[in-house]
Amino acid sequence: STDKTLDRDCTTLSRHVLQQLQSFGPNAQDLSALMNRIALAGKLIARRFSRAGLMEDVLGFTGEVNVQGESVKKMDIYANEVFISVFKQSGLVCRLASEEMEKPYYIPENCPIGRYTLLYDPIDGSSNTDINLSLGSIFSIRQQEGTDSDGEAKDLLTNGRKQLAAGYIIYGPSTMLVYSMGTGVHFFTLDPSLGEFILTEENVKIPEHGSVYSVNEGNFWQWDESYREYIRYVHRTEGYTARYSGAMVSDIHRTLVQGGVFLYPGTLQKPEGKLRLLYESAPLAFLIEQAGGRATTGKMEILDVVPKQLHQRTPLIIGSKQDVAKVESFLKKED
Ligand code: AHM
Ligand code: MG
Repeated sequence: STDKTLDRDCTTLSRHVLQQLQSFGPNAQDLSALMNRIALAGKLIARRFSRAGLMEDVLGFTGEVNVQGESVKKMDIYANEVFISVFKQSGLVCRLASEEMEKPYYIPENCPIGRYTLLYDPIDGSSNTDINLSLGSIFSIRQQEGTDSDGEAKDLLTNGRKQLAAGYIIYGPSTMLVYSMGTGVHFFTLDPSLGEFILTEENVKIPEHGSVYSVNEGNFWQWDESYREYIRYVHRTEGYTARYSGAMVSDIHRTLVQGGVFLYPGTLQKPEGKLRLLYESAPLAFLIEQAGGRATTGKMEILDVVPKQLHQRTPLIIGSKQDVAKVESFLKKED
């Protein structure tokens, strides 16, 4: 009915965040303003992606190499700057830390009143840009602790349970924003005609088990034998399907909706794997736990890992409880 459609169209992200925040006390208004800014960043990035090929400076590389030793794409830079500009006028964020910046970026006009830090991966899976496949942005909000007078951001080196909010934006056939503030996981879909993220599913729960496993099997001979044993088990057992998109956000989104497991184990060359804890694995672990799933390094829960440095990497096994436990059962045999 018209009433129902209207009600749905009016459940915007900002309204939902305010409802969620009723129990948040003094941080409530701040978090709501922060989430609105993140939504704006998502809309700006989505708009640019939708015009890839039609306008300049969307496709391709800049010719530079980032702190991680990876070639930088034009969209990596654009998206990194979008988050900075969006938070410049917020008054709330004094510091941003991302995959594209070796040191955190300070917004002097917001310090010291800005009480929050934004950790983010501006474009996750950026190699999908040039081939028109889904990709994402990942974000995490933490309260700034202490004064950070030396500019080293040591207070960020704490476990993932300290996250106030976390989520991702997925740029696919539609643009979606998925977030949690520790009170469930919620899906929003961008209605381009309104320019608003509209609630499309509330309190999402991940299935206990799913039939999809998601891993870059090209690294098979680079892994520890225990992971090979798991893959052999999957190959021998009926009912498993492989899916791997090259953008973790897409793979995690599918895992959240349909169940299963996503893995990025350590390799011979990269014993800690590829994924960064603070702005990739920890925010996604926060979401998946909130949805009733699990995320582990194989040795401990991702949310309990205390990093030693900002860009620290960890192996990641994340998804449905039963499927994560299945992978672990092979790892335990090795210990
Ligand atoms: P990025 O943030 O630099 O794009 O790297 C992260 C991405 C993940 O989205 C994806 O799952 C993984 O790297 C793919 O890496 P690989 O090609 O080694 O499998
Ligand atoms: Mg990434």
